[in-house]
Amino acid sequence: MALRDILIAPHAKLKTKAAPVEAVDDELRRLMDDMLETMYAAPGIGLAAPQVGVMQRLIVLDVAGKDGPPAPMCLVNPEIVARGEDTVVAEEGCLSLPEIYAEVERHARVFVRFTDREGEVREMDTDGLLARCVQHELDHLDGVLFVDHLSALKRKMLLRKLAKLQREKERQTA
Ligand code: K1U
Ligand code: ZN
Repeated sequence: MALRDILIAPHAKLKTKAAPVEAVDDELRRLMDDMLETMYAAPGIGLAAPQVGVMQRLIVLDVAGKDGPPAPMCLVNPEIVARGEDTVVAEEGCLSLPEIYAEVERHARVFVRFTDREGEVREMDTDGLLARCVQHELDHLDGVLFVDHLSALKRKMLLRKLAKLQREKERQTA
């Protein structure tokens, strides 16, 4: 397993739609393992392949938290096949937008179809943090960041803040 670099916005790959995975093979399972290791190290609760520069429709998640045993999930070609009517607003972060947080409105419940690590097609009914994380990661596969759900003014403000934080970080490490 290996840690991969996480792309930071603005990066063209984070604004690009990813292509469907054609085969679940050992190479893809290696990528899944690298992504899980990278996600746990960050630390984060999800990661999409475009965030590590791989333009394929693959996401990994673990919303179990530190109180329970790890519950890693790998979803290949995930798609939302049904959405509940209710929406919920909660704060989100993103490993590609470090230190930037905002409240985002999402569907409270989504039904997801995906292919698993063994190549089997599965379905999952999600709510709570898992539903939020699945929607956030699926957005990454379509080149959408959580700030794209905000007003243009708020998005501009947050992206300016990110650019300033990144400049400061570069100055400190130079
Ligand atoms: O996709 C990503 O950038 C990962 C992102 C996922 C996410 C966070 C919040 C709501 C929806 C989706 C993160 O994991 S940001 C880090 C984070 O939320 C976290 C980190 C450590 C412990 C608990 C949460
Ligand atoms: Zn993200």
